[in-house]
This record gives sequence, C-alpha cells and structure tokens, in this order.
Amino acid sequence: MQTKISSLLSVVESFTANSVHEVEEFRVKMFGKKGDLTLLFDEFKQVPGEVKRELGQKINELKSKAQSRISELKQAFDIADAPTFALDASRPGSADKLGTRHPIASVRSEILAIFRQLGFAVAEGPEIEDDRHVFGALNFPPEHPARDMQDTFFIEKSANGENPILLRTHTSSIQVRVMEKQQPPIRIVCPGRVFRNEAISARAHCMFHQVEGLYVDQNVSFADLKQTLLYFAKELFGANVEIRLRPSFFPFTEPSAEMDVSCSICGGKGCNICKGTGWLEVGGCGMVDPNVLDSCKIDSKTYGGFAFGMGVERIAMLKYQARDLRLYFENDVRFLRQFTAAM
Ligand code: 2U9
Repeated sequence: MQTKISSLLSVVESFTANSVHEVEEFRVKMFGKKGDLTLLFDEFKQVPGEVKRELGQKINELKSKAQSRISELKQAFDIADAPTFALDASRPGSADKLGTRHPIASVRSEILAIFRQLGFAVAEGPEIEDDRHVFGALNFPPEHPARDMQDTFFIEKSANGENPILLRTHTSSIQVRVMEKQQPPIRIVCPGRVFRNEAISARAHCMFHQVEGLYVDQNVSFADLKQTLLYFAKELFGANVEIRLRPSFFPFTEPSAEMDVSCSICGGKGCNICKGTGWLEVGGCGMVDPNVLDSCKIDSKTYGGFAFGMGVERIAMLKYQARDLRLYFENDVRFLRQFTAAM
C-alpha cells in the first residue's frame, strides 16, 4: 500500500493538462467510483490497526494534494477561457441607470430659484416646534381649531400648559424665528415639511411640503405682493400665465387672499384639470398682520410686510398631473423613474 501511495503521489505531482476537459478526466480517474484514490481508500479499510495511523496520514496527504492540483489547474483554465469580450475595450459600454431627483425636490428647487432671482434668501427651521412659534406669535386666537388635537400632532405638554411642543403645521414658524432675531429689511423664502393630523387619502396626507415667503420693510404695499406673485407665476408656468387674487382669511395676514393662476393646460378656456373654471389654485397670501410684527418685536408703525405660502405637492400635481398625493411619499421607483428628465 505504501508503494501505491508513493507512485500515486508522483502521478499527482507530475500531472499537467492541456484543457479543462483533461483536468476533469484526471479528477474522475482519481475520485470517480472506480478511481485510484477511491479504491485506495477501500483497501485502507482492511489495513491492520498498528499501521493504520501512519498510512492514514499519508493517504490523506495524497488526497489533499490531488484536490489542490485539480483546483489549481481548473482555476488556471477558467481564467484563460474567460470570454474574450470581457477584455474587448472597443465594445460599447453598458450604461448605468441614471438616478432621478424626486419630483418634490425638483419643484421645490424651481420655486426657490425664482425667488432667489428676486433677492429672497432661503431660511430653514425645526420641524419640531412650540406653540408660540406655530400659533401664538402668528395671531391665532387661543380657541382656534388648528390648536386642537384633531388638527395638530402634539408631542409634549409643557409644565404650565402654555407652550406645548408639536410638529409644525406650516413653515411660518421659520419666519417668526427670523423676525425674532433680525430687524427689517427681511426678504426670505422658507421651504420645509409640515404635518397635519389628517386621514391619508389621494387628496390629503398627514405631511406635505410648503414654501412660504416673507418681505418686511418700510412702504411695502399690496401692489408689491401682487407683482412678486405675478413674476413667480410667469417664471414657473410660462409667460402667458395670468394670476387672480380672491379675498380670503388667515389669522396672520390682513387683508388675505387665495391665489389662482390661469390654467396652463387649456390656456384659461376650461378643461377637466381646472374643472372648467380656467383657473388653478396655487396658494395664499396677504399683508402681514401688525399683531404678528409686534409679537416679534418689529415696530408695526414703521414697518409693514407681505407674506405668501404654497404647497409643493399641489404645484407638482399641476405640473406633472399625477393626481394621487400618496405617490409623492411612497417612493415607488415605477413612479419616480418617470421623472428622469426633470431638473
Ligand atoms: C408670517 C406672517 C405671515 C404665510 C401665508 C398663506 C397665506 C397660505 C397656504 C397655501 C397652501 C398653506 O400649503 S398651504 O396649505 N398658505 O395661504 N401663507 S399667507 O403668511 C405668513 C407667514 C409668516 C410671520
């Protein structure tokens, strides 16, 4: 048996092959059902106990040398046989799929870029806020429905019950924070995510994105507001767009208005997007209520201002005509891939 092991060892050590096929033949010759090593292991079972240990070691060494030789040669052929096109530098490359900007992110940037051209700076603030910055300083009366748990997500009651912590329901809290720190002139746009306690459906969500703007200085008029919004609408929807302001009410502005743009789909003639009216609602605006300026220690006798606000999802819906709000939050790639060409 010792002689057989030695002669098989020299067969293994001297084995070379011209193809992967020859390596496979050698593997079968060694390890197949009737292979040399298989038969040797059968024979080993009959070896008497006293030499079993010594021969067992040698036979195992032979087995592992045979296995390494086979895998060494197989690997060499695998590399050599690798398809030549992998090395063909003249083949056209396979294009990586382009990522896309989220439609909300691109509409948000478009809106901010327009106001930047008009000299508005971008300001941001916390999503977790307190009652004073979301409601108190903005002239919301204590019994206003927005201060109810039905409408607002409350996080923490305060010790004296006066200034609870909550999720901001609008980005106006950012403007309040800027006015507390800075005296006029103030010209800012404030983008951000806001939260409202609403049941989720195609038309409502418990969070959405807003961009609000604020301009405070001496001699700011309603005409300045109207002209700013007209410029914005023409930049965003096209030069032929018109705007109209309808009287409305907000606690933080007086007078207040809702802003519509003429329907860019039908050119104002009436279609199913504008529900036959020729107008699309895009946001609200107004002259900052003097109480709001005073509560931020800005003298309302010297200064005045205008403010406006819009929902980014609403504008994205008008631009892209994807009518289910939930699509903007679910991150389904089949929806997002459609925006590959968007900014
Ligand atoms: C300060 C003073 C006034 C911001 C304004 C609106 C009108 C408005 C809505 C549009 C659609 C919110 O996203 S929406 O639901 N916003 O109509 N927002 S005026 O007024 C301010 C803000 C801050 C200190």
